[in-house]
Amino acid sequence: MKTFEDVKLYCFSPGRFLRNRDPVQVVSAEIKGGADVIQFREKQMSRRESLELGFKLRDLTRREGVLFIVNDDIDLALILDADGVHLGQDDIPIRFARPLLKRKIIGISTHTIAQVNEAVASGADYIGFGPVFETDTKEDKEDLVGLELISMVTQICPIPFVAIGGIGKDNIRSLVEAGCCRAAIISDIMLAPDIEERCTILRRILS
Ligand code: TZP
Ligand code: MG
Repeated sequence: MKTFEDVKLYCFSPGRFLRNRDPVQVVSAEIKGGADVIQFREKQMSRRESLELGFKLRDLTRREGVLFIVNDDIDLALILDADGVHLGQDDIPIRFARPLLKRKIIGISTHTIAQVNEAVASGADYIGFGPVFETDTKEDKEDLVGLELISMVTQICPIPFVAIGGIGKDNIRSLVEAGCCRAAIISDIMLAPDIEERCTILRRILS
């Protein structure tokens, strides 16, 4: 099993990008292409539906030695025995989540340097930082952080950080040039004609 230090390519369950595909097949293609993490992010599903798919993806990721992180939902992360949870700025604060999650991974989304510092101080295991580029994937929009702030976080952040937002094959090199070799990517992968091939391309650039 990987630790978060090993992570380069951070992928997601398909969510609203599923179309007529099998979500297990989609995630399997991401893993074949080199995904280091799968985040379970199914905002449109009931919790009952989430349980059913979540168990399947937990089994798959465990077999393949890929980290499995649940978005937002601490209960679901515990029930599925996920490797961790990913929290937003409006979710349960880490000081309340930590006693429940114990040694599991806790990641948190951040959008400013102040939030990065606060996340580190509160004991996050990793942070997401973004949105780096324009994206239509996220419903509640934050200001773009841009590549200069990415470079700054590279300098100041003592825990792993994953860049997120609008990253894809046409701009991922600029992220690496800014000093960041960890990327969380949804639409560029989900909309690619061949998910495995796209992940392979992205993963190679991050390595
Ligand atoms: N948080 C900040 S931007 C974003 C999230 C979940 C969406 C990332 O999706 P995409 O399609 O890779 O821009
Ligand atoms: Mg969230």
